[in-house]
Amino acid sequence: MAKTLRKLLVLSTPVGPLGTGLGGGVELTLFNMAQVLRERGYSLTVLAPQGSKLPPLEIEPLPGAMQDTAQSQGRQTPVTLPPQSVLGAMCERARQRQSQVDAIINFAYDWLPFYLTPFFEIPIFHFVSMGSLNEAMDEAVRKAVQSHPQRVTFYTRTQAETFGIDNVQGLYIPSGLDLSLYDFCDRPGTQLAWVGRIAPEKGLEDALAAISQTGDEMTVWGVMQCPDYWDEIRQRHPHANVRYGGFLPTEALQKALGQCRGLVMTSKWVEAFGNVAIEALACGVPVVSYCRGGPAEIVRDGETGWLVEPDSVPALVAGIEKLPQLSRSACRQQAETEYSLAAMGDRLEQWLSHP
Ligand code: HBI
Repeated sequence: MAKTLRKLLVLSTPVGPLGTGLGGGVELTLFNMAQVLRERGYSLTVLAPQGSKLPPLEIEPLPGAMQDTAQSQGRQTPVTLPPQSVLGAMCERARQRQSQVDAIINFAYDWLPFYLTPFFEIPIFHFVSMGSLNEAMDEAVRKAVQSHPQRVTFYTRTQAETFGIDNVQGLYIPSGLDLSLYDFCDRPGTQLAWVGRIAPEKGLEDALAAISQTGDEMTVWGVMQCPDYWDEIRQRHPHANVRYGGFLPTEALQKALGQCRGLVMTSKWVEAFGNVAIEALACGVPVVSYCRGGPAEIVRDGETGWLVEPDSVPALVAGIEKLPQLSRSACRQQAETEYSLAAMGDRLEQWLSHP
């Protein structure tokens, strides 16, 4: 019987402190993974940039300069490490702590932890949080899959395929949710929602273009990562009836999101997963999304949402106008069937059982 790995050291994303939203989807994935594995007898310690707080996560904060976000780099951009790098500090701390734990789970979408994997005495499992963005990183991911295919996982098959990897033993780990935190709302108001980091790769301008045509009111929730971009697209779409609702923690977000008649998703890149899609479904909110990346694997077209031609505003408009055809209880039902914490916990344990 393979040694069960009970004591885990987790490397968080080094682009921002946990709990600020700058860590994107990894924040929710990490939070839920910690909760479900702790319930199953695992102990987790998370190495993360100082300033991180995400109770009840046990976090060891590390000082240092944040890593540039991979999505702001080009495909040929060389690997970079700033002076006093927090990523370097996290890897050094992991090296010091490796004798006290059974395995490391790496969430950093960065070359260094992949490169260092064979230098460690204990297994490093890699959870790849985004699709292919950069040649040097692609090499590192493919190399890790070649040497230990069962120690690398992705949210979705679509995401793995962007690396030219078509089967990592078929094990993908879609995010799960603590569904008790999400209330089903079957009597929504009239407005639409858009949720996510406000940054160019998320394509918010297309949602503004669409509501300029449908006349819908829309609220945007998420961390204001690129204020200039927000200002610029508002000027480009002066008739869009949109307001910024701020970055809300889960409890407040699900309460506000549940009141919406639909969630609009407009990612310009191959979204690895799309946590906001399953959060919306959990509240009974159907999703209109470009048929691209993770949301294309999550949304059941015509049943819990509409998957439309990518980058087509007219297609987005048509999807928004067809929202009333969808059943909100079917949305909640799909979240319960496919995206519960238990389902995520089972997949995580299956993944970790291959040291
Ligand atoms: N960029 N370099 C780098 N490293 C990360 O870990 C990283 C990132 N960009 C975005 C990101 N992580 C998170 O938002 C993930 O949840 C996607």
